[in-house]
Amino acid sequence: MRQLSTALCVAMFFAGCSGGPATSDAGVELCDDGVDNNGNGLIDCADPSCEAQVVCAPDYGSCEKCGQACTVQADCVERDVFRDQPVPLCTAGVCRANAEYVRPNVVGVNVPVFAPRIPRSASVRFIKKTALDGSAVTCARIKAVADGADPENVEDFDAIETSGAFNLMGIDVTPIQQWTAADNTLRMRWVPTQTGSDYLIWMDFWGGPRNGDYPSGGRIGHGCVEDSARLTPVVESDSCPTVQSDAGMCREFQVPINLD
Ligand SMILES: [Ca+2]
Repeated sequence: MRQLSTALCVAMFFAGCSGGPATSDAGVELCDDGVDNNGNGLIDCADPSCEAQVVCAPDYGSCEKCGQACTVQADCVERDVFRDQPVPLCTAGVCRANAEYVRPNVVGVNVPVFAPRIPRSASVRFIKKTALDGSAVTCARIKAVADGADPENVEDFDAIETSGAFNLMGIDVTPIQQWTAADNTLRMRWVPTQTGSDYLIWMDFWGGPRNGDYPSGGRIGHGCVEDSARLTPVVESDSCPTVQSDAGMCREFQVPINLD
């Protein structure tokens, strides 16, 4: 009998103990071997006993406040949204940043006749379609916030941010660079945004030129797109960093435009 026990122990040692001293019978889950070591049906990081292990630490990305608790996105932003690329998100109460961002083209399509006021600058936002409280974010909801701001007061420009309800993946204010009558488009190049999915694009058009990071003049038009067919996940290859003269132009987001 003693000989049999010894033989079993040796067999178990070679079969199950090569990763360390813990054995399955000891009820210790090894957190990185892909095996349910303690037999509770939970493998590696899915097992609560692995929670404190470094290998199971959540990946919050890289930003000054990544991993810190938050209630609004502003809690996660280091200086201001224009300086954080990508803009760190506040999700599940924790600041997180995607390490990757791209600078795709945004193109306003079906542009209305703005006269007598002509747009001189545009602000473009990539906004998560899931609000911080988990509710759905739609173009109509963003429009309600934007419309609630004074359209003639550019100080109200950041009403969407200060509402505290949303997560921005990216934001940029750009001069109106190109009006193409032939296909009725307004082109805005190089709007930085995080890679990822679950977003809509909101644009405002302003009567004055870009003033530093901000627009100027009153808001005279807007555009929004939330249709999933046009908003497939943003991926790294949407940017073209290796093409010097064409950086950021590998993907074009088309946004229908309306007068306010
Ligand atoms: Ca395991």
